[in-house]
Amino acid sequence: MFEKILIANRGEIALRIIRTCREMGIKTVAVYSTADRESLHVRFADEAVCIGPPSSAESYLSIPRIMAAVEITNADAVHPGYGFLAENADFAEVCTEYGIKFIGPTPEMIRKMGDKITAKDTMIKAGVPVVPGSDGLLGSVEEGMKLAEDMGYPVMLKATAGGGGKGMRIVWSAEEFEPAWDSARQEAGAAFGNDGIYIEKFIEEPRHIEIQIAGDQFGKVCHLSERDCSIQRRHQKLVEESPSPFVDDDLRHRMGAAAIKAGEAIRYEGVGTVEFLVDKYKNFYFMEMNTRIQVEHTVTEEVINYDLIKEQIKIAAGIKISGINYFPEMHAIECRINAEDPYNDFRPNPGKITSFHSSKGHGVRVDTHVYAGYIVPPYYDSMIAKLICRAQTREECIVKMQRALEEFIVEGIATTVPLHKKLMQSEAFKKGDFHTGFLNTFEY
Ligand code: MV4
Repeated sequence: MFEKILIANRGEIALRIIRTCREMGIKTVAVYSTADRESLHVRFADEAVCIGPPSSAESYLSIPRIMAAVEITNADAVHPGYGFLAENADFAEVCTEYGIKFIGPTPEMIRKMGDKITAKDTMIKAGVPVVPGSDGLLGSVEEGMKLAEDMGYPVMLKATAGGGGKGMRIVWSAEEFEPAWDSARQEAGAAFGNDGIYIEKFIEEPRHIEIQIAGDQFGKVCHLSERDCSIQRRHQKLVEESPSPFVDDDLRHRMGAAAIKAGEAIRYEGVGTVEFLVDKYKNFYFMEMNTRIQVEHTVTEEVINYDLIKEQIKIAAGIKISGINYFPEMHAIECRINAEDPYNDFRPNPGKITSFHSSKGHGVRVDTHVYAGYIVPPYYDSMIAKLICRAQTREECIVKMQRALEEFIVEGIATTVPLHKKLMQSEAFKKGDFHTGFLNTFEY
């Protein structure tokens, strides 16, 4: 087992990782920018190293600065958390070259899943269902238009280097094709330095349902059931839950089996997520694979009663996984509390939290790095807390969440709490009747 893990991250996930390390008897090193001097991850780690100024590029995204912190503290492993360098294959490679264990998959796996066409092609070969579309990159606008005509509009243009919606366009008719093509290429080229585009049939009103998987160094892959992440805005998730109100036992088994195939196809090592689009007929299609721990891993932890960070560390240390699939025994919902004003176009609202009281009580979990007096810096992600409730049934879980949201007090900055209160009271949400477009028309 590792003796000392350096956590190359900040905020609630850094704390989350420190907690598990302590329980496992592993020493921890926090790294921080000068904007995070007063952060709890700095206080709760065994050691802390300042790695630079507030800007992410000169701190949490700087591979040389993080490797310097590894070197001076003698850490034998690095946990990247999510965001920042978590899916940076070069970082994983540098760690390996230095003889430091990167807690996550190999650089090859990260690279393969980071390129969307390669990922999709890998899944086709593995027998995982994918959205019908072009066989790889489009060579020209004419080729794209011909394919669109053959499969029928609407279609979607996607960037192979993409993710998170960048370089993505819906095309409803032949007239719109060329302008959409031009702007998608332009946007992808500017954002990723790669303007490769492919085309897919547009799936209308899909749900975003993802399967958590775990794979060990011995080639064994298992699944830990699904999370429904359809409640999102501009590709930022706001609410996640497990199990999905849309998924029955049969679909869960089929999606689980497909996710295992996906993991086995690349001999996946670590915990990961296979994202699917699910249409109204319950057809599901591979979308992307995330090769990191995700923000919403907590809902899975709650329903299967399992520490996913511990599992990640054990896998990285070469310990075998149990090899069985896990199915939800409870219901869990997570509301992301962001320092954003939902009544002002979700404008980020950094600043001083003058008073803070987090919800408590049976079935309530709050993962957060903030406290009364904490100043939310303007430089990073605006998430300040994750409020997770669990109960025997979905109905009870929603009621518990309503109660927990009433108790959740943040003063000094605007947050997404009022929006969550409205959502938890909405009839459509209560019925489980929503898709990825839900928030576009939700009135609150
Ligand atoms: C799609 C789609 C419909 N049809 N692909 C959005 C993020 C990117 N990774 C893939 N995305 C989508 N791909 C086809 N063929 C709809 C989306 C999509 C979406 C997916 C998941 C969650 C929220 C979304 C919001 C808008 C569009």
